[in-house]
Amino acid sequence: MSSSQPFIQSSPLSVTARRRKSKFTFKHLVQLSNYSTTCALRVIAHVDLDAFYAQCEMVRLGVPEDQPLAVQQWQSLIAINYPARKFGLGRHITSMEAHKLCPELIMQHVATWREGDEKWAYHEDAFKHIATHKVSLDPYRMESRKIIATIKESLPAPPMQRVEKAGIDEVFLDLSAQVHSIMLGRYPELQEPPPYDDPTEYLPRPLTTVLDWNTDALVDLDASETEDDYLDWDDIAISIGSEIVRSVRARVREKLKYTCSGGVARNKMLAKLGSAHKKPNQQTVIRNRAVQHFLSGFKFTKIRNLGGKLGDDVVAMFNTDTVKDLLEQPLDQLKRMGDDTGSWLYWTIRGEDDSEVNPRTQIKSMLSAKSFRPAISTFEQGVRWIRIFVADIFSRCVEEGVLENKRRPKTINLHHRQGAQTRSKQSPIPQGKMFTEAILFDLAKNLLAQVVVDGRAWPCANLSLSVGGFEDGVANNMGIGGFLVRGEEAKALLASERHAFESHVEDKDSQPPEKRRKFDNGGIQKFFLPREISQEDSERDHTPFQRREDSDEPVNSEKDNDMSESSDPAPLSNISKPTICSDSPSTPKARHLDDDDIPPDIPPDIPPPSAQPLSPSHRISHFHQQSLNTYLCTRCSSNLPLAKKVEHEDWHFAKDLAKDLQAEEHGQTESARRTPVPQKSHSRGRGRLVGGGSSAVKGREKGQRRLAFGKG
Ligand code: TTP
Ligand code: CA
Ligand code: CA
Repeated sequence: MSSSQPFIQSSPLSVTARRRKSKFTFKHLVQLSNYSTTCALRVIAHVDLDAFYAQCEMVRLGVPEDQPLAVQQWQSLIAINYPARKFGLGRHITSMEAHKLCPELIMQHVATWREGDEKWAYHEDAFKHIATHKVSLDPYRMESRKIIATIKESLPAPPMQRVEKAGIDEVFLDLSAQVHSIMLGRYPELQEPPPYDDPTEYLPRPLTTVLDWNTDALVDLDASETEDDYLDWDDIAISIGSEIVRSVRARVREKLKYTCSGGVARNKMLAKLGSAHKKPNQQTVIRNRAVQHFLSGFKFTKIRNLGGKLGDDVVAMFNTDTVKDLLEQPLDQLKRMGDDTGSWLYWTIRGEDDSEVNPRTQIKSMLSAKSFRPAISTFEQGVRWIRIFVADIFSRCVEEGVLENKRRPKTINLHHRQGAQTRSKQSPIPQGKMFTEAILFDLAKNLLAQVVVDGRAWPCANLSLSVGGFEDGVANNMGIGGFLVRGEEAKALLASERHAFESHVEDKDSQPPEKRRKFDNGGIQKFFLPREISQEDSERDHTPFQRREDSDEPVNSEKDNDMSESSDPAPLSNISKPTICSDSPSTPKARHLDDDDIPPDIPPDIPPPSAQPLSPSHRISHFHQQSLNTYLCTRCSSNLPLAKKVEHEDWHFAKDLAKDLQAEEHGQTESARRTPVPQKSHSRGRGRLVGGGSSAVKGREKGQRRLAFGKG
């Protein structure tokens, strides 16, 4: 029908007339242009990279496309390219098994941070070093960023573009507005105003009778539909969406060499099922008339948000895992899962999903974690890992634009796991000054010190550091001289900071542990040494040490597909997502550790049970009998194995530090705060507290205690 043809307006419509009208109204068309999530013409796509990490490695190494390749993490395979899948290789088989099945397989280990290194690298024998290396996903994140940028470039500018990053290798696209604009261009009759200006009037039916689906995998129509039926605007809209996805994929392929698969449908749930339907390098279109047919063949556990615990609960309750069987359950039966969940489930298996494509692709938090096998058992080891976490997180913050002041995090969290017990410590990141790696390192170290103070820190099975609460364009990110530092200037400043930071850390860390022990106690105290850097720097670079209560926040290792970045709140509380790219395949549910069950003043993990405080008489005889292997702590009268001395002194040190801070928070006087804590002289003989002296110091050190050590 062309725009010159008269509309048929008789109502009720005769059968003939009805066939000349669309089942969609002018209102639907308007809704399409403004991304209404209830619009019946909506066009959503999901694009997912094929064997993503494997492709990243193939592109990086220039491996021919038909060469089997898998990405290895320690002894397991985490990504397998399609040529390798032909040999029956799957995720999480061991590298040994894989080699047997496919001798020509290239196994590339993921990049790692080696303990003590400043940068991740591809290490040839990384798989042997689970104890001293940490996986880095930076290479894949960088590729992911390029791919998403290319996808965005190949679409019209916002607001005609809506892209949601849904994981490290996937995006949702709401193509509605773009499709609307293309439809109006191709079908001028749609530009006509509705008869009587009534938006509920039906649209003219499209004259098109055949659509070119190119190479798309078209899902078969529902049993009640035939290919000879008239096309309607939803078919046209989806076919235009499919063209767009084809061109997006071609652009990614051409510019960056990656193949990806796509799904095009009326909502996110269907689009996501579509992209996984035919892989690799294909796209699947689920027309509205094919939805029931498409869905009924699925296990509902494949549906977004039903892959985890919720799906398992539904299986248990209805004794089936197929959509087909579940479709027979009436709504009130499904509501046995709860009213909201039941309704959601009822509509979901009927192909309805009105969740929006959320273009906020910005990261909300970043996490860097390591599981220790074997567990670590000293503060010093902990700090070495924290240094890696900080380098990892800070470089990602730089990518997020912290140096240009675009965004910065507000809080830092440290999670500590010992056995089944997880504890979290949190502190704010000071906002009134330049955000630096050194600040982050100091804060993180202090959080670890707080864990040590609470006791039962060792052995530690898992540590993870995260920053969160990212905010846009904070205006008071002050650099040297109180000026706002931006762009190149900020980068130069960072370089000098980084240099100062590294020499600071290196000076203290570079000696081998044995040697170091001779000169300082090698424990917690050395991490509180002042930096040997300029006055300017020391003026502005002290970090408030703010003691916070334990957070109840559980350690959540499944925040995002990417796992170490989170940008999207989970739509349902019990969705489960794949465990990806963490060093730890599973993180037990956090159990809140009640601090009250730790005796307040006995170092809980040091001394060991055999070294409880002794009675005075007992003590004297013991004192004289002390073998070379034990020592008596003069502060708490504990008798300890000599090997525990450093840790024990660390513990006292940390405890005093925390007490100091508490006193400070309770508003004690400056002079009281300045009173040196006894063990400082005891433990090293050369510690002195700074922080209460000159007004300059006072001004910058609110809430902080730092130790300055003489050079002796
Ligand atoms: P997926 O998109 O699930 O898988 P894939 O891209 O490897 O393969 P497909 O072609 O089927 O989409 O995951 C993306 C990347 O995330 C994957 O390449 C490696 C990583 N990953 C893990 O590290 N562990 C996991 O358990 C999963 C599922 C993925
Ligand atoms: Ca993928
Ligand atoms: Ca994916």
